[in-house]
Amino acid sequence: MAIEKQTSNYGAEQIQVLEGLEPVRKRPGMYIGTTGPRGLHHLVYEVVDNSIDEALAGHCSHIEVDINEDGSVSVIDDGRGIPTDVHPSTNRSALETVMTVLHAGGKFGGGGYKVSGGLHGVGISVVNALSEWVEVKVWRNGSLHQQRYERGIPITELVAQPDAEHSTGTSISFMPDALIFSETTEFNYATLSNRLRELAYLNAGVKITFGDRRLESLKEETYCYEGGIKEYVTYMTREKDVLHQDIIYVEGEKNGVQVEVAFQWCIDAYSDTILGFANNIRTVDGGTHLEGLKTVLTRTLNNVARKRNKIKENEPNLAGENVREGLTAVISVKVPDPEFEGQTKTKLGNSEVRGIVDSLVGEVLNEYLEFNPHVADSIIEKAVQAFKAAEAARRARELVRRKSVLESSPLPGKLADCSTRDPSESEIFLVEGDSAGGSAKQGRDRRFQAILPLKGKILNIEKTDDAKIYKNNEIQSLITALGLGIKGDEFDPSQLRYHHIVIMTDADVDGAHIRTLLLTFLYRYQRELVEQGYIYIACPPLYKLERGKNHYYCYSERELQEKIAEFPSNANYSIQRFKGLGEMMPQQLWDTTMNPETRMMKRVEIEDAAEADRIFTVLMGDRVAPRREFIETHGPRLNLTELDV
Ligand code: 0RA
Repeated sequence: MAIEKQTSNYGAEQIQVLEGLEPVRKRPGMYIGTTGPRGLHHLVYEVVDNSIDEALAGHCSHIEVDINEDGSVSVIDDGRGIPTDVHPSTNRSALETVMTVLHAGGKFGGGGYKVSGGLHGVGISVVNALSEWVEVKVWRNGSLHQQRYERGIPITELVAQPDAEHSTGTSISFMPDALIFSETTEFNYATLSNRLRELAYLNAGVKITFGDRRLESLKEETYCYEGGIKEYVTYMTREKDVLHQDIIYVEGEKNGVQVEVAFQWCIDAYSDTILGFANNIRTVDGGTHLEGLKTVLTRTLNNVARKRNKIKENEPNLAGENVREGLTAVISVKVPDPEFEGQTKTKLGNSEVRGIVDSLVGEVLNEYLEFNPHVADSIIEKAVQAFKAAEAARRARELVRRKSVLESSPLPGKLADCSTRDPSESEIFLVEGDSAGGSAKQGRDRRFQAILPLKGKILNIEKTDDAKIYKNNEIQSLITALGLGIKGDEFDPSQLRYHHIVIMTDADVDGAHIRTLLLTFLYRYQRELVEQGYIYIACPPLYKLERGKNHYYCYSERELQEKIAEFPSNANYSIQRFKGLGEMMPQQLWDTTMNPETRMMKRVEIEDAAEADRIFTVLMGDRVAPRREFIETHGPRLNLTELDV
């Protein structure tokens, strides 16, 4: 049936709606953080969160998320459907109110357990305000109800038609507004699939289907984990050798706070991976739930170690980081009134959570270790080894420090440094080999751009102890050129010589391998470099397309095809494919890849520490089979969250 547009009939109601959502369009950053790719993806999370809430309330079991052919996104669930009845005082449907009034969602809570918060939970009206259009379908009471909005304004009535076939549910489709998301409106498959998989792990039993219809052939995945975060830990440790078979699992509730923790120790891991979530939101900056977990792990293992005489009376306690070495853990708490702190609102502040986690985990862990003394012993043994290794490393560091190998060593000879001494405007390009190094040195702006050519495949540090790292020439050059301190020492940004550290490798498999090695090194050596956003990846073009006097650089096969499609059908053109940076003229390299005015770069983010850690383990670890499998399935692309700079 036809839905009439009402654009000519611009009544008082519409004006009111516009005014209501106007602040959102005026200052989108206040509601979704940024209008870059991260904010764009938040739109999807916001819509999905509503369906997740419906699932947590026990009314919905399947959520389908689709990127449609035109680049819009649909989120469809089989919940009760957003209420469509008209409120007598406003004369508007509940649906329209939820769509057009800021923070109206909660009023229709209907006893559901609303767990969204932090970055999300701003309400679906924000998505409506920031979309070129939204189409809502609700199946309820034997009817299909539909309404369309444009830039937050309803442009049709809520129209109902009988539909007894379909059971209840909600479908929300939206097209992000290019006027708001001026940088890009293109959704990234990996970013969305990672978050949706994560949501499926965090909400055991909820089935999430994710499809991408932008491609010629539909790409579709389904995530559903009956085991919840327990399965998440299994997934994260599946490439590692575990210290004990069972995953230790704690679930409980106290004063309205729900706590779920799953963890397992692995043998060959030297760092820990602990993922914290509060109300389904990744708490990158930690908070009281993680503090509670760390405290109880340290205390419990020290108690057990003393009881079992693994630490003698005159010996000091194991430190927290000793106990956590090799630990993979997921902690998910649901707090009725979450306080999110910090600039990015990713740190849980509720102080009552600390003690609740401590007591719930303490009880279960004590009992588990009592019933599994051999597991207790192997965890303690590993922690004692970590303690001793830390002591040895500390002595080695002292030695290095005294000799001042790093602090006073001269800058490496092959570094072509920039002339400015202001790190905030300095950039260093890490390039592979002398030929690319040559082009880059000639192409750069030497005032603020430095070039460091690195030979061959730099050392694989996953398998190497600290003493060897300092002896490796390529790594020494890297450490001294960047101005890094000693591995794992507290990060001192004031010593950093460049605030843009750009990995610039060829767009082929070898280039990808070297990029991964460099990223692994930086990630393991000084994680803060990645966390604080100093690491970038250069994006050299893959093709040069020439037609007559004009030329275009294309950064993907798709871009190339799109450009060609713009030409008239009988046009003559030529395509040059760049096999490596060395093939580019210095001027070309400057124009396409190095010039801050015109280049494209990706900032590396540890958006998903679990995935990064897994990739690094697969690519760098001792086990060959998973590595081969990974390289074969993912080819030269590393799964990184993209942020164009
Ligand atoms: C509040 C009440 C009811 C449904 C919902 C919210 C609801 C909202 C969304 C958003 C996306 N999917 C959703 N599904 C359900 C219904 C209360 C009732 O039927 O009694």
